[in-house]
Amino acid sequence: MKELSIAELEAKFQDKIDREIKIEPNDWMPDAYRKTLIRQISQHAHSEVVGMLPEGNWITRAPNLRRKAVLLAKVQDEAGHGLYLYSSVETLGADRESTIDDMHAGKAKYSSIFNYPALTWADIGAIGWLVDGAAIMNQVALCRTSYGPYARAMVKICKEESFHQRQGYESLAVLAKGSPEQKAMAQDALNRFWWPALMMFGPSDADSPHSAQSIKWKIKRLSNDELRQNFIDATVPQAELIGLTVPDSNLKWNESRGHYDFSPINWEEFYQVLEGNGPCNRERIEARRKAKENGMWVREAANAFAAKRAMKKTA
Ligand code: FAQ
Repeated sequence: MKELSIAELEAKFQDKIDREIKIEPNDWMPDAYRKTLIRQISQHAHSEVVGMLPEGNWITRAPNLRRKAVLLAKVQDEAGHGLYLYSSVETLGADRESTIDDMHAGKAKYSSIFNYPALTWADIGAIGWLVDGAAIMNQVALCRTSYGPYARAMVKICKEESFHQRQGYESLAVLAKGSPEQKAMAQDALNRFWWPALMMFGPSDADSPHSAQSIKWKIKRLSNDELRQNFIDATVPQAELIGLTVPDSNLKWNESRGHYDFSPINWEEFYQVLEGNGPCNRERIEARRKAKENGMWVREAANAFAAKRAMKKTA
């Protein structure tokens, strides 16, 4: 049989994508498609794992047993999401440990939002409501991403994130209806998390180097700006419902656009956080490095056990 040229393979690949056929691990794919997926999925996995830190810090300080049980379950879910995603990266031939080392060395990113501190109990509600809310907005679109293992992982993750978003909103709604101090604490959490949550969607479309190609490959189904706008449109009425004010004096429903108008985003702050200069960047990386170091004996024991089993099988 005649061997296909790279151009022919690429045309066949794009045709499959255009016909909504999922790409699976053993299918031929352009190197750049594989690289983009390894970059995006591993960074997504790192975000899930680093994302456990701000909330994990509050498990011992949750105000009652119910809140503690819910928070514990949520943080464990995030660990599970990291694991599905690392497995999904491995189907692309990447080595999980190297992707983790890249993050520790500052070569791979994780979501900017996790470089902000959780200062009060209300921040835990705000993280569930806004951070998980923004994550779902992005991840529902990713359930239809072109790479099969990533799309399937997203379906399960979205179901759990949806519970996370609701528990956060409910927790903040209770504070907003509480004493004046509790309401002020809820408002302060919204004030601090609103803009960083909007930044989670990434740079505006004009400044997003990967978007055009990722949309052509249907890795991304909606652009950064479209997702951000959808998030704002969905979240503003939720804030109003619980009597909180979104910290943007230019926020206004635009009848002709059918969307909310909002103030420009402070992209300087976003890029500073990406550069490693956010409030908690150093602390987060240090915590993950230490976790790897302290857990090394478990990895070594598991590897030794696996090697022994493999030797027994071949004997
Ligand atoms: N933070 O050209 P684009 C969660 C980077 S999960 C840091 O637009 P792309 C669950 C980007 O990587 C949250 N870096 O890139 C949870 C690229 O840098 P690179 C994570 C960012 O990939 C909740 C450069 O900027 N979700 O929260 C950010 O096409 C609560 C140029 O940007 C995902 O990862 C950012 N915000 O679009 C856990 C979803 N934005 O790689 C615990 C999957 C952009 O060239 C508690 N990822 N950058 O060095 C995606 O959908 C995409 O990768 C985007 C970025 C939309 C994030």
